[in-house]
Amino acid sequence: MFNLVIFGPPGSGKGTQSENIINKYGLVHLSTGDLLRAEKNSGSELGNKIKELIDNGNLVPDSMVEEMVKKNVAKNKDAAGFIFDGFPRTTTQAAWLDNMLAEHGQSVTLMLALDVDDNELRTRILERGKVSGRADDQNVSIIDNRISVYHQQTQPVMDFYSAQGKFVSVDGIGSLDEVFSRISTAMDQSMLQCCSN
Ligand code: B4P
Repeated sequence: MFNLVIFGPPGSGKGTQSENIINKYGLVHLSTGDLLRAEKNSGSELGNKIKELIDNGNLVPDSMVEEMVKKNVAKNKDAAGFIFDGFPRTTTQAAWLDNMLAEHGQSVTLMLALDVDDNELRTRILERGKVSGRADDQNVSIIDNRISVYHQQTQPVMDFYSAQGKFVSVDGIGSLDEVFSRISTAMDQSMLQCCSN
């Protein structure tokens, strides 16, 4: 089983590249951003709480996100592996993920971080905001808050995986094909090390 954490700041291409990874490697995609937006759009009481947080560029509480991840891992018992996209976003979530996977006799295989500078992130997110309809993609101060939340709360997750020897950084600037080619190289190397026997 190959469990990938695809990591990076908002707008770095995690969701975009996850589609390519699914097509090539057949892993099950688990995007906490997608799961939270689905709940938000359902109009439930929980969805309204989530809307307030996401639309202002803040993180949703760890326990809420963890519950969603747990349910979706349990639903896919026969998966060849998962892509965790946008999760973990705090070191608390990272420790929780390790424990949850251990209960299934599993672990994170690789954490792949897309490296993109803040100016490029702003440009990409504002561009997506013209068509996405996402409130968090359309306002510069909210985008800046998302980037700042990333630097303060999410970036430390890199150290968590680095300490386990699972962290690889990939240049996220370039065409979609160029970035995917770098991702494939890193994944193929990791697969050779972890899963060749
Ligand atoms: P996410 O859905 O994870 O949103 P994201 O960070 O904006 O997306 P991503 O990096 O996947 O960008 P994409 O590929 O689309 O999270 C949204 C919100 O949900 C968070 O702010 C938070 O509130 C909440 N949330 C989610 N997970 C959580 C968690 N674990 N804990 C707490 N809260 C959580 O790329 C962006 C744009 O760039 C696209 O338009 C794309 O076309 C373009 N692009 C991609 N690659 C490019 C390239 N190489 N060159 C040029 N453009 C490129």
